[in-house]
Amino acid sequence: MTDYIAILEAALTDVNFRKLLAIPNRRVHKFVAEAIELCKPMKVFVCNDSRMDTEYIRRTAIARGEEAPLANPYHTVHFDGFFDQARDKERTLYLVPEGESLGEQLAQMDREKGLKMVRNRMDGNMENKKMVVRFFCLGPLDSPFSIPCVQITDSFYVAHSEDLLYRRGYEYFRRLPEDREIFWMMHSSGKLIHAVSTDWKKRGVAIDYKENTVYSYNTQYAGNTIGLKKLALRLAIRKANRENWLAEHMFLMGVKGPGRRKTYFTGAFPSGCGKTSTSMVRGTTIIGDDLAYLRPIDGRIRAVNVERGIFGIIRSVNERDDPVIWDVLHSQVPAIFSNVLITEDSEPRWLGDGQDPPKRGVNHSGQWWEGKVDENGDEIPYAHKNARYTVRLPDLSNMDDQIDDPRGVVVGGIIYGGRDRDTWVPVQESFDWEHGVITMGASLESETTAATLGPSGVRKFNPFSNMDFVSISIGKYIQNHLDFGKDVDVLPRIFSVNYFLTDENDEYISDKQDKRVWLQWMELRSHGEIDAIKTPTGYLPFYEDLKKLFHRHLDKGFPKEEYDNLFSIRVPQLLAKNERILKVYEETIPDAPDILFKVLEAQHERLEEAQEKHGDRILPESFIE
Ligand code: SPV
Ligand code: MN
Repeated sequence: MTDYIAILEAALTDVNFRKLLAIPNRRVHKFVAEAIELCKPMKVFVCNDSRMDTEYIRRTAIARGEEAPLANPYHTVHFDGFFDQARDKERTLYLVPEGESLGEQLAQMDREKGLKMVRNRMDGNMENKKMVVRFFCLGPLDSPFSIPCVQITDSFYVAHSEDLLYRRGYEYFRRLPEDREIFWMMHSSGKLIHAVSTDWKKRGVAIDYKENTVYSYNTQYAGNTIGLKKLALRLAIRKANRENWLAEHMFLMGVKGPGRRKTYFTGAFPSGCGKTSTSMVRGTTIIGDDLAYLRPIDGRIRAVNVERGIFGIIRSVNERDDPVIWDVLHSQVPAIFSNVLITEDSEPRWLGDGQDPPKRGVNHSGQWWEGKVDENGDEIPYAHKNARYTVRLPDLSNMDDQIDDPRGVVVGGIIYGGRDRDTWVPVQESFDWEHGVITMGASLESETTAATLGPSGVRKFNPFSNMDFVSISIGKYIQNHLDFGKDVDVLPRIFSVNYFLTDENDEYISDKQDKRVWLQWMELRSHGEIDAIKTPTGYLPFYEDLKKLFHRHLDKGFPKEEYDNLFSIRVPQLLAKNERILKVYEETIPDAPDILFKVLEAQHERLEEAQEKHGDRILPESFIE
């Protein structure tokens, strides 16, 4: 039997050895020892979450050039390599044991072969580098939602980012029962030149769900490397599948209703489609902007934020539309900027920041000047479209006070939305749980964005906005959503929203601020306090109600023509969408539940009937009985 303690004793200094051994869990010792044997680091640093240790991580990220200080002493900037600017879906693979399959929609490879590839890629990857070992808790501590998580990385940027984004867990690990389920993350940036991963052609993320372990190598971009974010989400979806709860790509926010009422909503939108901006709408409170765990507790659905910070898209963040984030990014609180442009005065600049574009600076391509082109002759924008900021939620003025409630908050409504130019109306409510799960969650389509590598603007099937992270067969995943509704007495209502509807000239027809009204309408609907029009696709708002809400919450008029333009039902587009979705399920998802086809076909018939009666574009009032 391998003597893991002896390996640790030989590789760690006394101080680090003692810090590690203060956690009695033998699987922790084994994981760290095996990582040392594989990656062969020069040194190992165990972080015990003390001020000294976390400050050491931040300072070392700067000392090694993984981050650079900015004019604001609380700020740093990090650059990922030119070709390492987003999640790499193609090279993110599930390692599937022999005889298993996750279905043709998910990228996977044979587990044994995959593990060999991982060993090959990570062997000696930390020679001349220091390995960091950190402990965290996904979800609030000591709660039914908590999942303990170990992160090994040779990137001080990753270790520093996680400090802002997650709940520290060293003390939690010290009291953890020996057999408690743990998620294990091992990352190496690989060979670095100017502090940037150079072997990006050999990068990858390998998810060994059999052992609850994820490996990530030769990459730095947070979406590929921050184990607790999307890497752990894939493991959490499998755990949730075994235990009858849901792990979702969702924000979690509080919407204030009449009087002192607050109603919590979760919302699943694909990356870059408005999750963060929705959870920051004026007059609301935020619990989380990206990841939520949902469990049935005492007859209700309750949810928590997995994280405690935001890794948000900075493009278009400006003083007028995003005052809360703007303030945080201009205060004396920690923030890491990534892939923005840095001026001569060490100030960060990003696309759509509301100022005159800079003429020169430093960005992810190195020195940048106006007109600089890449190797294909394409102009390099001054900052990357997927440039980001990393901040802590407690630094936001709108953080909800229930963020750390170990029981989570009661979910009053669930919202699905995507980048959809021509089908869904700005807001509608499903007929019931099943109808919402199937025609909204399971039917979600969205255009790709800069958050993933590859072309943007391509319409893709993205059920529950979780397609990039689902780690079980899609049919089973949908069935779990359907069944989840059976375990609770009071179900949240399900809504869809669409901020990206366009007119015949391809111009967006709703304003960024309008989402405030849609949220208020959903809040009232979730308490049954406002009527709605029953249409073939769901319940739509009455014009008069929206007009009042626009006046009350945005202090602006809402002409009837605008309502007609936004809420008229686009029948041919909806029929075409329904056909696309049916085709995907028929052709590529053999275990799609039967009820899915029934519900989609019934919707198709309702739309065709309405088309015969009222034509291609139907005003909601045509359905008032
Ligand atoms: C997303 O792309 O959905 C994000 C950022 O939230 S990350 O997954 O970390 O790349
Ligand atoms: Mn996300």
